[in-house]
Amino acid sequence: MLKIWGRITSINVRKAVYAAQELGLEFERIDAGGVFGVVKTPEYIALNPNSVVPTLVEGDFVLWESNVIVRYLCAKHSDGKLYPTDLQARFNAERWMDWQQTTFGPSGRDAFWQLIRVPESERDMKKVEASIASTELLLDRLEKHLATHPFIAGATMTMADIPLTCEVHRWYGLPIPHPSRPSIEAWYAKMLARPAAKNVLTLPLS
Ligand SMILES: N[C@@H](CCC(=O)N[C@@H](CS)C(=O)NCC(=O)O)C(=O)O
Repeated sequence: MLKIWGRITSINVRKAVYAAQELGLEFERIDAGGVFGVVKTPEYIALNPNSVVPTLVEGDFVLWESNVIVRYLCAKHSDGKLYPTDLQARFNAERWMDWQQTTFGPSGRDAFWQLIRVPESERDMKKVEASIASTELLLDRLEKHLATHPFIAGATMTMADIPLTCEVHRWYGLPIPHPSRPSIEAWYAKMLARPAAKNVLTLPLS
């Protein structure tokens, strides 16, 4: 059976699990990383030399990098739908996935880390403020995009919606003001309402 290594408290594991659930796949998720440890063991490093989660194991085939796992699962099980067949449509989705991984994720990380993982007495609020300021600009960009696109890569859901939904879930879970952005909120509500979100995006941040 398909195995996904990684604790569900990780945004990157949530992407893989959301994708597997969206595709209706049978899989086993094995806790690893954070308080569960495991990732520094020689056995795990043999699977994922980066010592991070998630890692996908399908028989002899091993894959790491969360967005690549999402791409692989969607290509294998939803070619032409979640993984667009048309090259331009596919790369339109691809660029938003990279935007999540290289732009939105790094921008929001400090606010998440300081407010959720660092004890209050040790927080660096300057980092939080900088993270909020940069992420607000990105959210404005996403809001503008979603005002004219029902889903991230167009009229229907694709693989690109998965990492972005997990990123927005992490952001909206932060105890900070969230200025109204109706298009993001409408899209996010659609993604949260999908059965695949259960036990992934229905969980609070920790
Ligand atoms: N680029 C990697 C990043 C993976 C990553 O940094 N995972 C974090 C959790 S979100 C991790 O494993 N941290 C160490 C740990 O949990 O022990 C991916 O997208 O899969």
